[in-house]
Formats: sequence, structure tokens, C-alpha cells
Amino acid sequence: MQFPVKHTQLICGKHLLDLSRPVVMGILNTTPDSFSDGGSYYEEDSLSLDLVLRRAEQMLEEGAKIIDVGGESTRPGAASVSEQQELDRVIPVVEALVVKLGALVSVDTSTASVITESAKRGAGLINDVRALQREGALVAAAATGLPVCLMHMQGQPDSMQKNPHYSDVIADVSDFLRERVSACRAQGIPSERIILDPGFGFGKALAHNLALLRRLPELGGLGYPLLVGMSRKSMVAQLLNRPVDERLSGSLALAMLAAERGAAIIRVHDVAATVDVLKVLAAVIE
Ligand code: 9MG
Repeated sequence: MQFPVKHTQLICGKHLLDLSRPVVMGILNTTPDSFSDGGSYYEEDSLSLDLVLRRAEQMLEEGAKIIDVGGESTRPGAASVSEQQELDRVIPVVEALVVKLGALVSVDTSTASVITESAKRGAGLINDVRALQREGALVAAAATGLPVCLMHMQGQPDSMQKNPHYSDVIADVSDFLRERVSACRAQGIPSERIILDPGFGFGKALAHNLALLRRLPELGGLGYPLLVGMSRKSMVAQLLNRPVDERLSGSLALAMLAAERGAAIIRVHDVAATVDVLKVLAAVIE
């Protein structure tokens, strides 16, 4: 087995991201209510840029190549967030990470104004769990010239885990991603700027998640780098029956399996441990 060689370098604004080996994207949620790290950077009910910067710096030192900043919790059942709240949470953080740390920042958003304002502040990647389907998002993303990650989700976060159903999960996810690629191409986003993501845990039962992981190489066959996020998610809980703070080993096993099956970007909370796992994998593969 070899790591996939297509699209090995992604131009992310001022950064060149080498994807010839799987890389780690560190998660930085600026929300008070995300399922794992929600509220971690709040002091007396307000977001502390100091705490955010400290955590981002730690993740970069541990080997993260990208920091994914989000201002909306998309965990199952999460409350929606207003556009202004999202802007207020995300934009100062993007600016601080770019200016103070020189980080490659990915913005986890579906909102057109957040896409536009983040790009102006130096973000290098747009990560949209709604695959640029929200009003204005596709046009806004195309105008930035940045790479986009298009993720599959069945339903919406408030209800997506109620009764997920597929006739063939691989075919359904592939068809959706192909359609979103066409929409991006039609809007002028070149294929070299597209990343795909099956959306583990987004409107999927355990069997769907496992099938997607097992057959990840088929999604890689669509011809775009794959991003995956399984870190500490409920699929780990379903497999191991562990609370959220005891899901490290399960998350690492899933990261390793995804990388071995061709994932190019692994989105995680536990950066140092995941970087170690990927080093071991690289040594075995080559
Ligand atoms: C924001 N977010 C939460 N989970 C995610 C996943 O699995 N993939 C991507 N691209 N983003 C995610």
C-alpha cells in the first residue's frame, strides 16, 4: 500500500500544504457547547483569546499542520447559532492565529459572511459540513480562491441522528459528493482546490460509519483528497462504551485505519498521539 499521490500539494492562501503523507488537523472549537472541547476557552462567560492561542500553539508544536476553527456546534441536537454570534466568535480567533502564530487556519463554517471575513483575515481553507449548500456559501467560497472541504451530512444537526437511512451508504455519499463537486466546478472552483469528506457521525448509524471507513478507498477513487473526522465521536462510544474523555485509543485506531485507507487529512482533538500513530504508519508503509 502507498499513500495516494494525486493532488499532493494544496495551495491554502499563503501556505503550501503537503499531502503526500496524511496530516493532522487540530480541532479548536470556540463554542461554549461542543461535545468534547466546548467551553474550554471561556473565562467568565467570554471567549479568551489567550487560552485559544495557547491551545493552538500547543497543537502546532505537537505537529498539527492545520488548525480548524469553528463557531457553531454541529454535534447531534446542538442549538443553532446566529450569523453575528458566529462572526464574533470566529473572526478574532482566525486573525489572532494568523497574525500571532502564522498558522494555516481552516474555518469550519457554512455561513457566507464568515467565509468571506475569514478569508480576508488570512484563513487558508474552508471546511463546510454542509458542503456549501447554504445560501451564498458557494459564491462566497469561490470568491476567496481557497480550497474547500465538502462534507456529506444526512439531515441537519438538530435531528440527523434520529433515524439515519440509506439504500447504499457508499453510493449515496458518493453521489452527493459528486453533485457538490459539480456545483463547485460550475462556480469556478478548480478540482485542485477540492477536498471531500464522508462526514462520519453526521446522519449515520454505526453500521454506516463502519461501512464508510471499510470502503474509504472507493471514496478516494473519486479523485480528491479525503478529510475524515472521527475523533472522540459517538461511533467510538458505540464500539467501546466509553465516555467522551476516554475515547483516545478508539480514536487513534480509527485515525490509523483511515490513513491506511487513503485519508489525507485527519481532524482530531488529540494531536500529539495522532501524529505518533501516523509516523508509525508511514514507517510501515514505506
Ligand atoms: C466541523 N466538523 C465536525 N466533524 C467534522 C468532520 O467529520 N469532518 C469535517 N470536515 N468537519 C467536521
